[in-house]
Order: sequence, then structure tokens, then C-alpha cells
Amino acid sequence: MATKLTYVNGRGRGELIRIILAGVGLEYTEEYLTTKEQWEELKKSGKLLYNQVPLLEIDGLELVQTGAIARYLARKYNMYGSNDQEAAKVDMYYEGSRDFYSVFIAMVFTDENECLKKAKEVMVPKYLPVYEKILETGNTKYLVGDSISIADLGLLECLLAVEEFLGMELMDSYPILKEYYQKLKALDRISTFLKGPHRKMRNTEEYVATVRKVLY
Ligand SMILES: N[C@@H](CCC(=O)N[C@@H](CS)C(=O)NCC(=O)O)C(=O)O
Repeated sequence: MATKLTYVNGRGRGELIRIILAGVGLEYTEEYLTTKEQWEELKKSGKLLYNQVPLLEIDGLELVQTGAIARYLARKYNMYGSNDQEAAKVDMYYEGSRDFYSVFIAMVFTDENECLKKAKEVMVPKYLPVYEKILETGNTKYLVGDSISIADLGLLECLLAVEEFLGMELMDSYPILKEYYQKLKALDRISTFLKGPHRKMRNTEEYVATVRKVLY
């Protein structure tokens, strides 16, 4: 059965799912919500447990909640560590990345400059040293062991935003993290994704207007 992601045509909460789908190498189609009528129809279909997107239709399931979707893919495609202890670490590092990324998610609905200020002055100094230390003390290829996990992909989303919105030089004080980031971006599946149609552009006024018109 074909895998399908339903979300708006922008990053938001859908982008991490796209990054993970790229990381596991799964082909999928996307349906973009563009009209209020389409959104109302989707809600009526009963596919959305909480009347929220992203929705991932996969293996006969209608999955919502980004964390649930990420973990389903992680379990199925071996991106969740190799035992319970490693899975717990994956969870901690993954959840940390979600807290870190929350400032970039907020940029759609709040003042972009305020968010970028907070990202630079509060979030970067809070999170980058933590991930630098994990990589340094673990001395592993990825955050948890030598296999990529959803923790790496969650962090990748944050680092892509740091580079794009704040500049690579913010990573200069974290050399291990910076090298790890370059390696992640250079992975075949990731570099193909970053150049391809599933990777969404930064928010435009049109995107923000669509989100407001369709979802709210
Ligand atoms: N915790 C949920 C939040 C999902 C969410 O808030 N989605 C927004 C779009 S980004 C939505 O569907 N909003 C419509 C609504 O809540 O009525 C997740 O992570 O998937």
C-alpha cells in the first residue's frame, strides 16, 4: 500500500517526517492542504484522530502526532537504537531536538525576528553544547552508537535551521558537532532529499497566509 503524507506545502511539523522518510529511504506521495473545503473534507473522513495534521498513511494505518509517526518509522526501519537503553537515549536526544526546534516552528505565527533572537541567544547556547558533549564523550559516529537514529534526524532539522537562519559560524565553537552535521548532510539519502521536491522552502508570506486560511 502506498505511503502518503498529508500536510500543508511548507515545513512546519511535516518537515521532520519528510526528513525521516528520506533517511529510511521510503518512497511516498504528498497531499498538500490548500483550501478550507479540502481541510473540512479531510476532517470529515475520520482519518485525523485529533483533527490535526501531519497525517501519515502507511501500512494500512492512519498515523497522526509527529512523535508517534517518527517512532513508528524508527522502530520499523531500525532507527531506534539496538536495545531498551539505547532507545531511551534516542528518546532523550530526539525530545531535546524537538524542544530546540520549537523556536523555529513558532516563527510562522509570531514575530520572526523575536524567534531568531531567542534561537541565537537562548536556544543555540543551551542545546549545541549538549550535543557536542554527547558526540565527544560517546566517540561514536552518531548520537547513539554507530547507527543513525531519529535523534540524529531530529537534530539535523535543528542544525539545518541554525545554518539557514543564523549562519554556520554559530557552530564554530562546536567542532565535533559541526563535522557530524556536515557528514549527516552529505549522506546520499539526505543530500538527495535536500535538493529534491520533498524538501520545503523557508516560510513565505504566501505559505503563512495559506496556513491561516486553511487550518485556522
Ligand atoms: N502534537 C501534534 C500537533 C499537530 C498540530 O498542531 N498540527 C497543526 C498544524 S501544524 C494543526 O493541524 N492545526 C489544526 C488544529 O489544531 O485545529 C503533532 O505533533 O502532530
